[in-house]
Amino acid sequence: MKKVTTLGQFIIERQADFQYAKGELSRLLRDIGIAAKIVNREVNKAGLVDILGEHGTVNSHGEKVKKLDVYANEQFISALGAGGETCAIASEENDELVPVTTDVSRNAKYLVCVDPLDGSSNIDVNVSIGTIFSIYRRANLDGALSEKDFLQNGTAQVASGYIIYGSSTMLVYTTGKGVNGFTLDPSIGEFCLSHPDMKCPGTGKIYSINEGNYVHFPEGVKQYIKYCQEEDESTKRPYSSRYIGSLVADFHRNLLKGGIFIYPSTAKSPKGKLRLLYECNPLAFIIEQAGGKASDGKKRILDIVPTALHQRTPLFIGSVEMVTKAEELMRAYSEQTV
Ligand code: P6P
Repeated sequence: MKKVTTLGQFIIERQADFQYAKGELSRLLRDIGIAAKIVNREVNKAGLVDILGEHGTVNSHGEKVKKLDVYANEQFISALGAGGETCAIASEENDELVPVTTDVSRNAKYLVCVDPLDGSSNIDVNVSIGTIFSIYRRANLDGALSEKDFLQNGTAQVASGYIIYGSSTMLVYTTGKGVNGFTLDPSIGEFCLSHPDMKCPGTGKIYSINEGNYVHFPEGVKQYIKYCQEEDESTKRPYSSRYIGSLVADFHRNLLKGGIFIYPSTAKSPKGKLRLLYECNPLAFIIEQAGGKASDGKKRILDIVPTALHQRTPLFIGSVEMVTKAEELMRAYSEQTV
């Protein structure tokens, strides 16, 4: 019988990698895994909501049906609070930071940034969606907790990862010692190691960008799209355009197959659309650990000094050779206006 390594077993086996106290990360990732299983259960029946009742109404069991992203947010906040390792949460769903005030969390040292259900608008059309998380340790354990505790560079992340609720549900994470992927086995209710030591191919044939915004793209992005579409056998161009409007799904495919995802500045989002703390930083940590690259078109994402919980940034992320090429064109055409 093939050896099955559950997420819990793997974390314990790899505790030596963790630079802080042994049990802390295990419990933190366990808490995230628990919330992910609960959210997965609800996401999987989302299509039935119309039968069980519209969002915001009462279903056939008399339970109030919540919008799934609100539900997911509540599950992650509740699981992290019950776990006792988290002192505060920055969530896409909450304007302000969410202090964790449960008794068990009195001495907690960790901060969690989370996008509880990214791409939730895709649920109604059965497209894969995801949760993205990023874990920091409080730099200053004295003094009152404040937003400033969260404004650490991405290089200070203790761990980061995502859950993709797709044809199967996977949890992918890093603690700075490589990237490992776990697939949920519903028959035993465990995330099992399925993708050990994940690596992003140095190059690829997929580019992911919403070309509907083309007219507002920086000239360097327009030139990169043109480069992707040119015929050139030696570099296997033209590449294929793949964009499903769900960041975790587009990222996960490009991580496995090689490719580049770009969400640049646009007229509607002059600083980009995606959020630094709970979308770009965690995925940048993952991609670098898998041998890929992530920048805002010019600067390494992990080196950006955050100034606000929900700040946005342009994002160029994926295979190192593809991101480097896009950055070259951004530099070459940086003076040209849109
Ligand atoms: P657009 C979903 O709303 C999301 O935040 C990401 O998951 C996705 O990559 C992006 O926005 C899609 O944005 O403007 O192309 O629809």
